[in-house]
Parts: sequence; structure tokens; C-alpha cells
Amino acid sequence: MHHPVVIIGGGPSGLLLAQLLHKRGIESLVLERKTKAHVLGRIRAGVLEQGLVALLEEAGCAARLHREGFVHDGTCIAYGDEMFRLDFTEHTGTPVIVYGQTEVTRDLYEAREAAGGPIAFEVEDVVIHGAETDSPHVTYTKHGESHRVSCDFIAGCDGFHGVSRQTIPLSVRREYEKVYPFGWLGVLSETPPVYPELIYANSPRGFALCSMRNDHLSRYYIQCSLSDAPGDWSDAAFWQELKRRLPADIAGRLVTGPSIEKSIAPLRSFVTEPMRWGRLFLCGDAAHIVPPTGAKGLNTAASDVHYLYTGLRAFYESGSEAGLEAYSEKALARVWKAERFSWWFSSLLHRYPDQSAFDLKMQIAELEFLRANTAAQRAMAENYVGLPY
Ligand code: FAS
Ligand code: PHB
Repeated sequence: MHHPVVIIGGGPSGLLLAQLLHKRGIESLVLERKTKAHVLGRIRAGVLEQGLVALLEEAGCAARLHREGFVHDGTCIAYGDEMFRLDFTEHTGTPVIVYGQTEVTRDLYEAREAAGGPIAFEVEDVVIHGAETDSPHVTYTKHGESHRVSCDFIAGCDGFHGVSRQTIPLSVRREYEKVYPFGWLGVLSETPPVYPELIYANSPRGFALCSMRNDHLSRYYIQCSLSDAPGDWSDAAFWQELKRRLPADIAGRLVTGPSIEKSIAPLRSFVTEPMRWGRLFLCGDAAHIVPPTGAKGLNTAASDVHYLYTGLRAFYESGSEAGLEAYSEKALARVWKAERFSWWFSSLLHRYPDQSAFDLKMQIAELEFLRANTAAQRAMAENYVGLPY
């Protein structure tokens, strides 16, 4: 069997690339390790940059997003009982859209199925062969049956724990990592959001984030110990701790309720270079991870997809390999800026175990400077709404 492009991973990166290619008549095969239900059951990102929205529009998958997504012109930052608003649209002319990654993925699956694009679920033992040659192929098993697919290119969209990055020889790969000494305990609850915009909070007890999915579905996070497990936190304990990390007037209006999802995500910054090896191209979490503080994970996966889609389209439509040759350098240039912003915003809002009294004073001084300085607010807004592709 032959497919022009084999896409390993049926998460948002893989599905978005598959749909964009399909719209240009470039067919692909998507290989996904899990079931569709499992992929859709993961609760992850919630904020979309305009660049990702534009790609979803180009893919023909943005109708529900525009119907149900929330346009947010700004966000709030709280510290102690203080809170100020940072206006994205005032500083950049651009808002963000709050619409869950689960829904993005659902819309992409719906488009893939409508287009009749092949997806193999529950695949196992995926192996990439000959990536450094002009005739690579991929083998995998499904329900005990072996498969071999030849292709022109392979897109490694299989996330941090996938096989694609591992296919690039260690002698070629350079990896950069920072592991944060805490995680995020996230709760999804069928309750109205506590505030019409997101609230990022730096409190003496640690970070907290108030987000949402719609008027009746809220998403909250609190910084927690890496030794915590979701089962260690009752709903009552979570709500009590969240309230203690928010300004009193916000805490007083929090509507609590049973959690319908509760999970802990470790925080790390990670980048692998290069993002290409021969005919293998890494996209999204397969190549890089950011702490979710800056809402850059999904959105940086989107810019990778944009660069790879553009390169593949030029190859198939005009025989030009320029876009593919430039892919890794171009994608990494934006990845590193997202890594920096995510690291900076995480450093500003979280409490670190080894933080000195001086370090704390620096955090508060930076928050006060951001609150008062237009240039600082503009810089943050430009990063948050998404730097140019
Ligand atoms: P994904 O990991 O989403 O998808 C990869 C897919 O490949 C998966 O479906 C996996 O099953 C499949 N796969 C893996 N190995 C395979 C193999 N060998 N063969 C076939 N398939 C294979 N980002 C934000 O912006 N905000 C957030 O709040 C946020 N929260 C997060 C919480 C958690 C717990 C995690 C892990 C990530 C979070 N992220 C967040 C980042 C997240 O949204 C990612 O950036 C986004 O899912 C990236 O999409 P993909 O690159 O498609 O990777
Ligand atoms: C979310 O709604 O899940 C979310 C929003 C903003 C972030 C991280 C997560 O920075």
C-alpha cells in the first residue's frame, strides 16, 4: 500500500495536517494508537490563537468554533487580593478564542470521516523505516495483523511519548529540557464560570487558573505537588484550596459542584532539534512541550502544521522542496519564542519550593510593572495572542 504522506498520531496536529492536505488533494493515512473515544476523552487546551483559527477555517472545520467559541479580548491577572486586566485587543488588535481542544479534535475527526480519509485506530508497533532515504515506509500491526505502507513523507504527530522523535538517531538529536517542581491539578465542572474572562492567579499558596469551556462548563487548575495524585484531592478540598488562592471577591462568587474530570499534568519545557530527519518531520508535542501557563502547546503545534503543510503543498504542486528544507529552522524559531513566553509566564505566577524572599519580591515587582506599563502589557499581549507565523 502507498500513501503520499503517513501521519503518525491522530491528535490535533495529525488531524489538522491531514485535513489541510486533503483540501489540496494530497491524501494521507493517519495512524492512531488509541481509540477515537480515548483521544476525545483527554481534557487539554482551552485557548486558541487566531493563527490556529485561520488554519481551521482553511481546513473547513471552524463553523462550530465560531458558533460556540468565546471571543476573549483580554485576561485578568491576580496577585493576593489585587487583580488587573490585560487587554489583548487594545494592544494588538487581536483577541483569542476560548474553545476546548477536545472540541477542535472532534471537529477535525468529523471532517476526516466526512472526507472518507483513512484513519487506522488502535495501531501498535509502529516503526518508521528508511526516513533518511527517498522511499521511506512505515510498518505497524492492528489486531495482530501486520501492515506495511510506503510513502513519500512521514509526519511525526505522535506526541511526547510517540515513536517519531525516537526514530531520529541520538547522534543527530539535540534535546533541551526543564522540569518544573510542581504540576497542575485540573478540574472540569458543570458550573458557570466564576468570571467572564480567564483569571491567572499568583497567591502565597501557589498558582491558580480560572478558565472555562462554555457558560455551563468551567475549567479550573491549581498548582500542586508532583507527589500528588488526583485521588488525593476531594472535590471539597479542591474548591477550598482554589478559593484560598483567589482574590476574596472572586472566591466569594465561585459556584462549586462535582468534578466531571480531575487530572494532574506535570509541567515541563522540552525541545528537540532538528524537527526533521530526511523524509520524517516532527510536529507538535512530538518535538516540543511547554508548561500550559501560556496556552502555547496546541497553538505551537498549529504553527508547525502550517509550516509543514506549506512545504508539502509546494512539493506536490510545484516540485519545490524549499519549504521542506526550511521547515525545521522556521518551526524552531517560533517554538523557542513560545518556550520563552511559557517559561516567563510560569516563572511569574507559580511559587517555587526554593524561592527566596528576594525572588518573591522580584515576582511582585514584575507583576506591578506589568500592571502599570503599557509596553510590558503589549509585549505580553503579543505573545499571548500568538506571534506571527
Ligand atoms: P497529542 O499528544 O495531543 O496527540 C498525539 C497522538 O498520537 C495521541 O492521540 C496519541 O495517542 C498518538 N500516538 C502516540 N504514540 C503513537 C504511536 N506510536 N502510534 C500512533 N499514534 C500514537 N496545551 C495548552 O495549550 N493548554 C493546556 O491547558 C494544555 N494542557 C495539557 C494537559 C496535558 C495532560 C497534556 C499532556 C498536554 C496539555 N497541553 C495543553 C498541550 C496539549 O494541548 C498539546 O500541545 C496538544 O495535545 C498537541 O497536540 P499533538 O501534537 O497532536 O499531540
Ligand atoms: C484551559 O482552559 O484548559 C487553559 C486555558 C489557559 C491556559 C491553560 C489551560 O493557559
